[in-house]
Amino acid sequence: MRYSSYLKAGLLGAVLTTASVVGVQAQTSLKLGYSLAPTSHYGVGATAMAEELERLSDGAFTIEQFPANALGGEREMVEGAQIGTVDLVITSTGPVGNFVPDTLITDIPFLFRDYEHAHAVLDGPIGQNLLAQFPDHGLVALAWGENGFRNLTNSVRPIHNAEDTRGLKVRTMENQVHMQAFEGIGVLPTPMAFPELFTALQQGTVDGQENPIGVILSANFSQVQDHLSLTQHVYSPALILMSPMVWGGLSEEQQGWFEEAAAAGAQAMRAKVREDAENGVATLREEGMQVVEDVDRASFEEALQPVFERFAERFGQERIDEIRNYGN
Ligand code: EAX
Repeated sequence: MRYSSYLKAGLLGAVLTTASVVGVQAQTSLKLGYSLAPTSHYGVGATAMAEELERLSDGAFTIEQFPANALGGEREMVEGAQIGTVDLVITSTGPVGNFVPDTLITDIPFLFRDYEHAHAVLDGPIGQNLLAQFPDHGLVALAWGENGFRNLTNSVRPIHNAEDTRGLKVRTMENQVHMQAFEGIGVLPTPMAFPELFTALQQGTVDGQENPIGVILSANFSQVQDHLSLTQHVYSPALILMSPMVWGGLSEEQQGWFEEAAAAGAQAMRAKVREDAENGVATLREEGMQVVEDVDRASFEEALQPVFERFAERFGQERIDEIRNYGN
C-alpha cells in the first residue's frame, strides 16, 4: 500500500516533469513569408493561421510573419521552403507552376466563373489532388488560399476591350500560362518578380500590370497607374506552403494542427479578398484611378481562342472542361 502510493506519487512527478520539459522544448517559432503588407489578404490570412495554430498547439507553435517580400520574391520564398531556409510561405500560383507543373492548369484565363466556382474546384477532389502532388516536388501544400480575380491597370489609355490592349507592355507573373495568354491577345508580356514591379511601373519600364483589387490597393499601384479596367480575366489562386524539412519533423497530430490552422487562414484570406473586391474599387477611384467597369470581357475570351487550343493540347481538353463545368 505504502509502496504503491509512493510509486504513484513518483510516477506523477515524472509525468509532470516530462510535461514541463516537453512544453519548453516544443516552443517552436516558424518563419512565414509573403509578398504583401500585413494589412493585405495575405496578412489577414497569416494572422488567422497563426492564432489558430497557437490555440490548437496550446502555444507550442508560434508564427513570425515576414511581410512585403522581406524573405524575397515569391519564387525565392518557394525555393527557400524547398531547402528549409523558409518554414512557411503564402504565395500566388504565379511562380508555382515552375515547381509543380500540373498547377498551371489553374492559371488558365476565364477558367473559373466566380469565387464560388473556384472554391468548389480547389476544395474538391481536383484541387486536393493537386495539393497532394507537392511532396513529389520537395514541397508541402497545406491549403489553397486566395489572391483573387485579376484586373488590368496601365498608364497609357483606358482599356474597354481586347483590341485596346494591343502593343501595351504589361508585366506578367513568371508564369508560362499567363505569358502565353497575354502574347496571344497582342500584348508584350514582360515577366518580372513582384518586388521589382512598383519601380518598373514608376520608371515606365512597363506600361501596365494586372492583379486583384486587394493587391493593387496594398501595393499602392494607384500612385503609378492611371487606368484600371475590371477585366477579371483570370482567377489567381494562392497557396499556403510549408517546408518539408519542418513538416517531416512533426508528429501526425502536429501536422493536423498545421492543416487545420492553414484552413482557417485560407478562409480569412478569402473573406478579405472578397471585401477588397467589393469595396476597394471606390478607394482606388478616390486615389485618382480612372476605372472602366463595363469591360467587354467576351472580346478577351474571343481573342484568346487560339491560345485556348494550345492549352487544350498541353493540359487535355477533358481536364480543362472538368474544371470549367465543375458543379454545373
Ligand atoms: O501574390 O506577383 C503577383 O502579381 C502576385 O499576384 C502578387 O505578388 C501577390
